[in-house]
Amino acid sequence: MNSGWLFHKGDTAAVNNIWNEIDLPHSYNTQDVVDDCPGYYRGSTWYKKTFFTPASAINAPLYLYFEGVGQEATVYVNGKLAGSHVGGYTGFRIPISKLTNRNPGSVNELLVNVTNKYDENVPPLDGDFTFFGGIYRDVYLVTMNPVHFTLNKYGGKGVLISTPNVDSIQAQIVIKANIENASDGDQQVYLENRVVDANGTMVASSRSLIHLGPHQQKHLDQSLTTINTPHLWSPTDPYLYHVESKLVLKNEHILDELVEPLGLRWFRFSADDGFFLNGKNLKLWGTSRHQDAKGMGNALPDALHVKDIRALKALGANFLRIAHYPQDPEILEACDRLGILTSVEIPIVGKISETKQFTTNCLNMQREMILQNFNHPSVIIWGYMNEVMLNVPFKEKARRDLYFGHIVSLAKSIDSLSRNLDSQRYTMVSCHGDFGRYKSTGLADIPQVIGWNRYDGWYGADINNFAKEMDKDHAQLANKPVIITEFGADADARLRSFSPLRYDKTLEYQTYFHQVYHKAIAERPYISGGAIWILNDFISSKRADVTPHYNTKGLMTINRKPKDAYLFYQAQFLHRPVVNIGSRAQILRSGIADDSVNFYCTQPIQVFSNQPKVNLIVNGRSMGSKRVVDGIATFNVPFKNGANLLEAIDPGHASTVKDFYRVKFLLEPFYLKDNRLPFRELNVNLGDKRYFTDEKLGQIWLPEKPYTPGSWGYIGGKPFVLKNRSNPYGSDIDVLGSQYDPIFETQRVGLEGFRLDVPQGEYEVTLDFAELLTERKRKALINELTNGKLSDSEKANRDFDVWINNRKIISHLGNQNYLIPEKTYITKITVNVTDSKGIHIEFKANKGQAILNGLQVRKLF
Ligand code: GCB
Ligand code: CA
Repeated sequence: MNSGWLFHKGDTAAVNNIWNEIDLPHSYNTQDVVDDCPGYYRGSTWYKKTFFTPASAINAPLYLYFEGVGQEATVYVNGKLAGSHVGGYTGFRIPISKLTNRNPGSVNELLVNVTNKYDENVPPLDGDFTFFGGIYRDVYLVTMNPVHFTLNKYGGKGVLISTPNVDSIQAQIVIKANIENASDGDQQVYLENRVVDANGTMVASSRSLIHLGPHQQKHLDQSLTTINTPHLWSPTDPYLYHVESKLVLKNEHILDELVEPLGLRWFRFSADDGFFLNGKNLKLWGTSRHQDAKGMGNALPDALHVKDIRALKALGANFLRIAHYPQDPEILEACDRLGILTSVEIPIVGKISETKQFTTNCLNMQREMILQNFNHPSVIIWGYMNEVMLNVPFKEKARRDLYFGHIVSLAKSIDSLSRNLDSQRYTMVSCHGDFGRYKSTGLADIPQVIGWNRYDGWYGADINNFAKEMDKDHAQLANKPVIITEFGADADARLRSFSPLRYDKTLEYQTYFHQVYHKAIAERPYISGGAIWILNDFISSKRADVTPHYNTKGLMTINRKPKDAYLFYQAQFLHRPVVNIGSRAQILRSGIADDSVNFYCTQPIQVFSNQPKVNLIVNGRSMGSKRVVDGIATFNVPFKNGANLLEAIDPGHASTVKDFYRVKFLLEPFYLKDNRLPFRELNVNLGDKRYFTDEKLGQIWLPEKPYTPGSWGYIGGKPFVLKNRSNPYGSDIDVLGSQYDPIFETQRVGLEGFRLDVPQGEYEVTLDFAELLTERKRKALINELTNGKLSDSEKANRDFDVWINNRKIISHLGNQNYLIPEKTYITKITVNVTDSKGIHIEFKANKGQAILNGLQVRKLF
């Protein structure tokens, strides 16, 4: 029922509302989550649609099946309440038989109130992601025969398949079926289960006769005949059988039929030796994933879900942590098919409510998650909490302890529910780095597997702490199997640096971070695996910094373009020989010629490989071979102006294992008056060490440098550095309205000038400014400088003039006029250079210090 809906954002469903024509899947926060107005719509909306029932369904039980609605739904049919559902990430069915007009051709009206408002009883309460609203997954109208597999209120399908005993010799399958007779008469039916292999051959079966009284429900366990020498399911060979469950009349007429995937495998976690699948040790390597995409909110078409799982498979991963909530049914179907082991979890993120209702909702969600996804062979873990002791809402010790006690008892209830519903999977809780808190409260003891989310070398200063802390924690919790459920670093795919630093958001630092973590996890047998945070960049509305409203720890961008780290991991995870040129996805580069004679710019290029050595050929010339160290070989590549072609080769498989990188290089001459390459344009990011690529405009912004005669650069000043912040330089504010946050967030402070020794001609000069000190920080700084004696005129602390070639072009630029924190000030002027002195920009401070964030110079003629 995805087509022909009407949508209204607001509290009431009045006829004279503005109703928009929409199709499902639909999210009503596609834009407001990423604009620079704080927050996004979290409130009531209405969806409406007319529907007709099939002529064959005059007496049939009817249901509406919603795969997922964010976050609470109330369903009305023909003006009457049909049912409701709480929680945005699990499916639900609403029986509507009694409310629907079945006469052929009769119109029925379906009305759904949907809200994503904050509700203290509905997890998630918190989190670094976006609580989109909408009917964002598929909706179905389901008609049944009166005798059918029960569609219970937890959204299960009425048939649970378990594999209590599987080994390489034989497999035992047990089917638990719930059957319902919705008719007024007695019924006799056969329950028939058949296991069919991939060739269509039946390999196991069972059949039993069932008597059902009027409106009776029955529960049945059926053990199937043994399957001998089963074809096992694994990531390298995701062989699927399927189970056909049928309710059949004596005359073989089929009343209900369900076909579910069946993968035969067994597994266990060991606290000392990690994970075992089918008796063999297997390191779990993979990522987490959120369910959003640019411009779509979380209303993704099924094909995009599948594309993501394919990209995960192409990475060579064998594991997906489906965090922080159950996702579209398509995800687990794809994981079954492609061979990706999974953990699924309910969204208790960051904190809990201590209310009874919150507990009830959590337990319901866990039950729904397990019953709806029970039959997927890819699932090995049911999770239920993420970093739940991170945001403790209380300060006082006794109150905090009480709160921790609530968390522990909630965990105990969910854990035992999970084990009761499914004795074959493991339970898991993911914790943030504060080991002591999880240990001392006892939370760490409850789940069967403990997950650690680690950000040493990102939020935490020292990357080497990761391995040290893991070993220490493991010694203190020696009986608990461990997975690293998160580790990651942000990278804005526009930013590169050849001297990467923690928290600079460059692709290079992200790669380095993962190189260190990959090695540490690989070297530790007790660590069952690692789930990288995260597969794709995702929308986190409240985030600021270089890419406001996005979390950019993805191995791919929000548009699914692979970053260097994706290519690094591919070379680690795939079992065949791989060479990947690191910056392959960046089709534009720039840099300054090495010297005035030679006409090329040398830059390091990383090649990722799982082979001992790689060769590199640049524009037809061999650069020789380099040893691969911890997955990376680095070459210094001389790029010429224009098109360059790089070819990386695995010398052991020279004819088959290669990678190519075709890149356009915008060479900047060593001297601006170089006749071989007439000056065209220059973009400089002041206060920055990074290269910023603007693919849309075909421009690169170069990092700043000091002026040298014949060339260009700043005179005086120093880069803006924020004290006590993780950023190595620049600010972390969201520069409002701009898409160029990395340019505006970095700045040179106290500079006296900027010179460019350009040839004669007409130029356009653009100066980019943004005040990075907020009002409060600015005042604090002046207070510090003036010992607290602050006059009114000093409050506006910055005031400077800008001159170009002895002409004053800006007078008294300061906080009293255009330099307002978080806002840009951009000015553009044409400059006619008539002598040999080029362009000389001067900054003359009247008060405080002058600043400059970015500079663009373009030759007009
Ligand atoms: C975490 C959270 C995750 C965040 C991530 C981050 O620990 O579990 O939801 O997105 O860190 O990027 O900060
Ligand atoms: Ca800058």
